[in-house]
Amino acid sequence: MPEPLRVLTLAAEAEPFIKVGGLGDVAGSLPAALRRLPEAVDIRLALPFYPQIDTFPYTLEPLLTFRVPHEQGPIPCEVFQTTEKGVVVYLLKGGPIHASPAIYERDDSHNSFKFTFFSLAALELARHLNWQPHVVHAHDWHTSPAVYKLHLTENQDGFFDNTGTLLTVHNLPYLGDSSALSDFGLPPAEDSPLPDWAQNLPLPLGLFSADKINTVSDGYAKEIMTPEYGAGLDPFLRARREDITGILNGIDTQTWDPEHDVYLPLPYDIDQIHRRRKNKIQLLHEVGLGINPEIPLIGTISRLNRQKGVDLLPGALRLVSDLPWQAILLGTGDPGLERELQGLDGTLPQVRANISYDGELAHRIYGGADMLLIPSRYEPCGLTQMIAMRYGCVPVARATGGLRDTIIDYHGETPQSRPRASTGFLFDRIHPNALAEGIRRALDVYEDDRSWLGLQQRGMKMDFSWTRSAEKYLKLYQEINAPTR
Ligand code: NHF
Repeated sequence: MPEPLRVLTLAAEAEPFIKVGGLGDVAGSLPAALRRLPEAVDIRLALPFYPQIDTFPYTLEPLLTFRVPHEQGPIPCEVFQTTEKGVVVYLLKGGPIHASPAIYERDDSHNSFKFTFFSLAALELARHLNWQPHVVHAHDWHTSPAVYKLHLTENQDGFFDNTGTLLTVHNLPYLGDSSALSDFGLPPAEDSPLPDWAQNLPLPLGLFSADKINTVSDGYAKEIMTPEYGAGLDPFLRARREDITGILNGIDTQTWDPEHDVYLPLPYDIDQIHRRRKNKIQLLHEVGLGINPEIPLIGTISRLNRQKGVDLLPGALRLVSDLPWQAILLGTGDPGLERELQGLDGTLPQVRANISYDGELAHRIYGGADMLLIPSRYEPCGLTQMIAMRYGCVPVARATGGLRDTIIDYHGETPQSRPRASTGFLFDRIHPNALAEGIRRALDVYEDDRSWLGLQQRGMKMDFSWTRSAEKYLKLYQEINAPTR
């Protein structure tokens, strides 16, 4: 039997240990999905052992201690091991990690110190275990220093001679902070094709060094090579075009399963979509809106920031306020946007803004609302539209990145729009008028029960499971490893 492919994946967050956003979903689900494939993949996950991780549910084994070289003297790192969903997980503790008051701190230099230490410690760990990875798979800027380190020591470090690298970009504009790099022995890449301003930033250094780069949808992979979405790196990325691909994220189809969802008053499957009506009534009751299930119920579930285009909501909702609908808005984020959404409660009586991070209410919105608004300025993949479709909640979204790749527009603005295959509504411009037009189109189709049911059913039939994505990652790992195997 051939030996299994060995992959060390590093991330700043991964569920169920610690999750702040979509990165945590992906870094938690993907290794487990790879383990479930028939091909043997020995994928192991390294995570910072933040004080915020609740260790209660896990059996943690102290594994080993070593030191990570640093200008002001080596920093000890202590490693604990556990297994989650068949995946070996290493939790790395030391220096800046256990003092961390938040996963992502306000002070960028703390983040830089913490994540550079973690990235290099994960490589040291492999060496101390004498476990030679075929691929090191890093995510975003936080773990890019590991990719750069492997590039710097290429052909000088026998241990990693057969190790290739993959960098997954979940969110390009977060380039990272450089302040800790040189003290950990990582100089600027002055002879690289990176623009001068980027030669000392973690994500660009990772993009320069990685054997392969991928983003979390095909659409976003193409977008990052354009001036509009390229964060200033688009010429550099265009030059690396051959090495850049897109692999759409999956969703956790066990957590997000309307048929077995314990948070729903009445679970349902594709043959019982009528049961959503009861969920809708309960939801209206729960959030204190008028109980009129005939009126379409609009939902949003989002971090409240500019990327997510949440600032377009107030204007758009006012523009359609002459039509019958009700809305429930859920999320937390920028204080200014939180205030603005909360202000809508007073001026538009058909709106309830729930400014909180309420995971259970999110399930009930997916299971009870008729449509979900997703007006993102850019969206590398987006998870909410896939969850919404699985629940028969029809997305109304901006045609960008992963949203454009996963939603088939009813008709109208986008060239690929096809009513008979459609699963939602897409709009192009970043403007309240465009969002309002998208809502109007959805409200219009809602009037026609058969068309609406078709939209719901087609969405519920889509396959957004992790298996397909995991197969694509495996192929990419094999490609990275091919020259050396
Ligand atoms: O789904 C996980 C997530 C994406 O679109 C999302 C985003 C950040 O903005 O890949 O990362």
